[in-house]
Amino acid sequence: MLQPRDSSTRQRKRLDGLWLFSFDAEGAGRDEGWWSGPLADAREMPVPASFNDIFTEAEAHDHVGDVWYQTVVRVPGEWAGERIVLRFGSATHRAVVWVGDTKVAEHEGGYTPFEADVTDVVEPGGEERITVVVNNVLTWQSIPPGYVEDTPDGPRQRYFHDFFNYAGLHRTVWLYTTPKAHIADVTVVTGLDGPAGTVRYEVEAHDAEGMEARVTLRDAGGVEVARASGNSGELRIEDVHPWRPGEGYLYELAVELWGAGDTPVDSYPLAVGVRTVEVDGARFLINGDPFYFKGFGRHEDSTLRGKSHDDVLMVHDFALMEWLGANSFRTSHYPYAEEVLEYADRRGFVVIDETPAVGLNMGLGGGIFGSQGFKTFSPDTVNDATQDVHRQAIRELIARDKNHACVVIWSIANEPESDTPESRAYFEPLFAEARALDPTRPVGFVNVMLAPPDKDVVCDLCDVVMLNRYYGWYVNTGDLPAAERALEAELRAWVDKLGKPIVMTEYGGDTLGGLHDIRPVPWNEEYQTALLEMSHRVFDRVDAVVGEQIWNFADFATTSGIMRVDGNKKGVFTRERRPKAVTHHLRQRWRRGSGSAS
Ligand code: GCB
Repeated sequence: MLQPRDSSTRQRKRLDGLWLFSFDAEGAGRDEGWWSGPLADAREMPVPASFNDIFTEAEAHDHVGDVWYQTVVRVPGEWAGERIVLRFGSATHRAVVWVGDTKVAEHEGGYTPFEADVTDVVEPGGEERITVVVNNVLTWQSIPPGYVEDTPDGPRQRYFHDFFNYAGLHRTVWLYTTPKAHIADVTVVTGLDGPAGTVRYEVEAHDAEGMEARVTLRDAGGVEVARASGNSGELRIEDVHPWRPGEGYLYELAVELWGAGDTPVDSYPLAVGVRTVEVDGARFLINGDPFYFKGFGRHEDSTLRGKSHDDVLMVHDFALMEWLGANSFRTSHYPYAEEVLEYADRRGFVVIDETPAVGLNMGLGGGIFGSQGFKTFSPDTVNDATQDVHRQAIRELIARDKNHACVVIWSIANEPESDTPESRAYFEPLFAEARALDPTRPVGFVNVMLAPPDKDVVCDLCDVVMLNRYYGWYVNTGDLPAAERALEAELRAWVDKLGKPIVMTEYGGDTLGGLHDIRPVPWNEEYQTALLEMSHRVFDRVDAVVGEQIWNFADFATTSGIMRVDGNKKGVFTRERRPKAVTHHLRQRWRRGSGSAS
C-alpha cells in the first residue's frame, strides 16, 4: 500500500489536531448511531496520540471497549473531479469509519494503514464530518491475543505481552487525492551486478485502460540514470551507488501513468535504495558483505503520547542510536509508523520488521511465574480464525513495507510457542505465505527461552535464527559466570542443530537508572553493564552470531504487576531518554568496531 505523497497530480491534507472524543463505556454508540451527528458531551483529544495517558482518571487509562473520535474537515474545492481518499496510518486495534452518515471503512489490526475511496461521499468545497469508532479489545482472535475478564468492577483486559495496551489513533490521518486513473501500487526489487545495479519494477494501475506506465530513475542529485516504459520491467544503473548500512543512499523512481496528453495522468515518487540481502551458510550478507546487527529491540513508547508517532521522538531516538554506534533495530513487537521506515531508509539503518503477533505463548506467565493456565493452540484459544488474522497481518506488513531498503528480515512473530506439533502446524502455512509474498527477503520468527534447540520444532523454517535470551536475568539471576557458560552452550547447540546465522534479538536485565553500587547486583547500573559485557564476550566467541540487539532501547510502559516497577526497566536509556551507565560500554564496543562481522 502506497504512502500518500504530493506530486504534480496528487495533493494531500493532514487531518491531525484536536478531534472530538468520547469514551463509550456502555458500548452504546454503535446502536445509537453516534456518527449521525456531533458527538455529545465530547472532550478534545489530540490526534495522533494514545488516548490512555491524556486525561487523569483511571477509567480513561484502563478503558476497555469503544472510543469515538470525530472531526469536521473542509474538502478543498479544487479537488473536484479528483479521486479522494481518506487514510488512517493506524487505528489500534480496530476501527469503523463514517463520513457523514455513510460507513466508508472497517479495519482489523492496530498497526497497519487502511483507507477508503470517499469520492462519492464528499463534496469538494464542502464540510464533511468524519467519525471513527476505535476498539481496543484483545481477544483470542486478535493479533496480539488477549481476553476480557468481567469483574464486579467492570471489564478488565488481560493479555500475554509485556507492554501496555495503548490504543487510539496513533498515526497521521490523511485526506488525499489521486486522479481517477491512478497508480495503485508499485513494487521494486533491487539487485547488484558487479558495479551495476538493477531495479525490477511492477506498477499496478487502476481505471487506466489504454494508458502506459513510464518510470524514470534519478540519483540523489536529480540526474536521470535509467528509464523504461510498461507496467513491469527492469532498470539498469551502470555505476550504481548502493544503499548500505550507515549510508542510506536513495534514488528516486518517478512512476508515471501516461494517456494521450502531453503531461502524465498520474505521477508518484518512490525512494529506492539499491541493495541485496542474502543468507549464506551462517553469514548474513548485505550487498555481498557480511553484516553484523548492532542495536536494539525498541518500542513505540513515550510519556503522554503512548504509542503515537512523533517526529521529535523519532529523530532524537535515531540520534541516540547513532551516538552509540548502533546500525539496526527490530520493530518489536508490531509494525512501526511508516515515517520510521522511511527515516531508517534515509539514515541507513537496518530493520527487522515484525508483525504484531506477540504473546502467542501460554507457557509464559507475563515473565517467569509459570504458565497462564490456557493451552496456546486450541479451538477456544489461538485457533484457525486467529491464524487468519495473523496471515492478514503478515500480508498487510509486507504490502506496506516491501519497498523499503532498510527492511532485511520479516519477523512473523515474537516468542510464540514453538515446541509442540500444534505450533508447527500453525506456523508452516504462515511461513509459506510470507515467502510467497516476498521471495527476496529472509523470513523468521523470534524464539523464546522455553524452546531451546532440543525442544523447538519451528526454527528450521527460518532463514535466520532469532533468539531472545535472559541468561543472567530470568535464569542464573545474579550469577554471571554460570550465565556465561549456559548462554555459550545454548548458542553452540543451535549452531550444531541448524548451522544458520543467529541474531540475538533480546538480552539484558531491568536496571533502575541512578541505582549504583560497588558490586554488580541485579537492578543496579553496574549489573546491566556486567551482564551485557558477559553476553558480548560470548557472542564474540560464536562465529554464527551475526547480531546483537539489546532489550531494550529505552524503558517502557507495561501493565502493573509484581514483575514491573513503573514499567519495564531494561532500557539502556530511561523512558525520558537519559543514558544509563551501560551506554558508555556500548559506545566503546560499537563505535570502535567490535561486534562486527568477521
Ligand atoms: C521478552 C519479550 C519482551 C519482554 C522481555 C522482558 O522475551 O519478548 O516483550 O519485554 O522479554 O523484559 O521480559
